[in-house]
Amino acid sequence: MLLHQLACWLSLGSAVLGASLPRHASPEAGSPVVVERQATTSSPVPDSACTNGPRTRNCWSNGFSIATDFDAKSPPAGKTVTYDLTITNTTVDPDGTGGRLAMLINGQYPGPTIRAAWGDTLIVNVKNELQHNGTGIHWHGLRQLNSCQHDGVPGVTECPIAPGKTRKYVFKCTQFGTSWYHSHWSAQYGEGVVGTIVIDGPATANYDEDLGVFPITDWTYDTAFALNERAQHSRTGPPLGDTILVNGKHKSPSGTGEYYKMTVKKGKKYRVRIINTSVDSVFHVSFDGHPFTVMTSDFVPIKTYVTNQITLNIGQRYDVVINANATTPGNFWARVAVGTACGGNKIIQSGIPMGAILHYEGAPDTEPTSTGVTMRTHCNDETGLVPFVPNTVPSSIVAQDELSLNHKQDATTDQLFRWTIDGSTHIVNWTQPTLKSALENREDYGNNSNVYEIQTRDNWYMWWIQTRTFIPLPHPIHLHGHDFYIVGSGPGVWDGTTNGLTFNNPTRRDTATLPAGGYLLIAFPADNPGTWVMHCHIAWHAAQGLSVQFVERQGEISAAIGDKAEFNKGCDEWADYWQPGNHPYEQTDSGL
Ligand SMILES: *[C@@H]1O[C@H](CO)[C@@H](O)[C@H](O)[C@H]1NC(C)=O
Ligand SMILES: *[C@@H]1O[C@H](CO)[C@@H](O)[C@H](O)[C@H]1NC(C)=O
Ligand SMILES: *[C@@H]1O[C@H](CO)[C@@H](O)[C@H](O)[C@H]1NC(C)=O
Ligand SMILES: *[C@@H]1O[C@H](CO)[C@@H](O)[C@H](O)[C@H]1NC(C)=O
Ligand SMILES: *[C@@H]1O[C@H](CO)[C@@H](O)[C@H](O)[C@H]1NC(C)=O
Ligand SMILES: *[C@@H]1O[C@H](CO)[C@@H](O)[C@H](O)[C@H]1NC(C)=O
Ligand SMILES: [Cu+2]
Repeated sequence: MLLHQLACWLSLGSAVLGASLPRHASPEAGSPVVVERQATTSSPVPDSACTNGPRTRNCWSNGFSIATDFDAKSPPAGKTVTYDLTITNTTVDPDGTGGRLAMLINGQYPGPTIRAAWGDTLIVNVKNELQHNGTGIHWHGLRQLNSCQHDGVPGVTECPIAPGKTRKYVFKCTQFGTSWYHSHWSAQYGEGVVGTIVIDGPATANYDEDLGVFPITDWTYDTAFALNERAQHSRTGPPLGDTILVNGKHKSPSGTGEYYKMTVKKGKKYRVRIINTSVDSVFHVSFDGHPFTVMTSDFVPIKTYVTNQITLNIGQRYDVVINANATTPGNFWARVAVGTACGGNKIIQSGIPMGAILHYEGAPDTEPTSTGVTMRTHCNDETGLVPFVPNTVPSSIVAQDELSLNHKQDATTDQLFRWTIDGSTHIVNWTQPTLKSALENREDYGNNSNVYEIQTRDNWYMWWIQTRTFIPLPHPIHLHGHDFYIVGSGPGVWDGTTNGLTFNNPTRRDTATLPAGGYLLIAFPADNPGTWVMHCHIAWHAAQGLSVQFVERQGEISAAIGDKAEFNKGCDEWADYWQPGNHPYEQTDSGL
């Protein structure tokens, strides 16, 4: 496909991005708060003496707080934190049912949690010890401001890491909160190449302790590459997951394996970082007898609210605070349910409880007998999420074209299934990633590149993603390089008017659901030169081409990203490896 230039911008200076006046950073209602120094009560300028603690989670340090607009600035001089990740071809058995082939990071599943603080620089050395696959690691939701070449998307921002080779990723943590990292090479993350990320920073609710990450995934007893092949030649969609895992564990219907357990002390408040790392499932999460406070959606702090159940699409994260205030300390289910309205999982039929255990210190080590709320079955995003630091999308912004989602399937015995955007299915070229073409000033990014150009610095662009296929599935749409503002979404076809759209402090995040059969309107300013993919996060759908990429301010990319030595080395190493006759497998899907 040739370049599309969407005339959907509006001239606004960079002032639009400037800090909006921070609001009052209110501590969680009802908590016994003694606020030593508060970020912002009357002054819009964070207090330099404001330091982070259990009763002052809204503070950070040196004039930075929850009231800081992190798109505009982040702490300048952080530490450098280094991790080494080695990917091997091995086996794993997370629930005692016999195990399967898998690709693991440092021999563990999920991979190690990467932890740094707001403003730190992360260096991650990724070694590919797989015999016969390339790889590349994407740091989900990290904005990669002026560091596009470290976004980790083979065929878009890099050549894949060839077998035996190592890539050094370097990027600054301009945001804080919870996320995950995963392979972006074809269906490889479903093989186990995934881990979690915690970036410490301020928060909109107070808590005593951090219980850490709570990643939930679907899991199959066959390999992801095998399922991916079946999925892309199927008339009935991808196969169901066999079970689910919470933090890499779960009991199986035959009684093997064990539940993940979180231990709490009565009277304390705990932060739990819930992440949906699945390949094809929507999850609902609740804690029996423990309503909880929600404080972030993806990396964006929100005005807190209390609920007893939350829904996550793939790639989404919510940080919540649970109050360990049960009258009788005991064991409680942390329930997980699958959004059966858009999928399923074989473990549901077994009737065994799904989820993990919330265990009070001192209580016996038994399985909970607790009861809880009726779990949801739908696949819709949470609504009414209000970012804590308010930003406004210019209401005069217009979308003059649509990104039209459809599908096609070969009528032959091959039955190859592909999603299309504006008639074209996305396929990346591993030896000629888009970033390389952009740096070489090529005018043509190749067939099936699904490139859309964004030219004008700091102008706002609005994208209208419209379902035009009759296949009634919701799609979790994830954008790299930016958080986007959700201006509108709904069933059916957008009527082209601003009726019902939100411009004043809309929900902002990096992954949002395109409703089944409906539309999604997202906006973001062109403030990060680079090549950024936007794709459905259902692994099978991304592999089947449900993706586009933005080439943002092409002429400025080279200067913005600086050193390209590592990038060029990677492409040389890949070109040496990816020779005809030199590798047993070929690219059979989008490569994403
Ligand atoms: C992983 O190992 C299996 C068998 O042990 C082999 O068939 C497969 O090609 C290997 N995959 C990669 C990516 O090296
Ligand atoms: C994860 O997302 C997928 C797809 O969006 C969804 O089907 C699944 O229920 C989600 N899981 C959780 C635990 O939210
Ligand atoms: C426990 O804490 C939750 C959340 O803060 C609150 O909604 C609930 O009323 C509390 N329950 C008791 C028994 O104090
Ligand atoms: C990928 O890029 C290389 C180098 O530019 C080119 O030779 C090749 O034809 C491209 N492959 C496809 C499928 O477009
Ligand atoms: C791109 O598509 C055109 C038109 O279908 C075709 O002629 C050309 O060979 C294709 N290029 C590559 C590299 O596949
Ligand atoms: C990666 O390796 C798996 C086997 O482990 C294989 O099925 C798949 O085709 C390989 N993919 C590519 C693109 O080499
Ligand atoms: Cu999808």
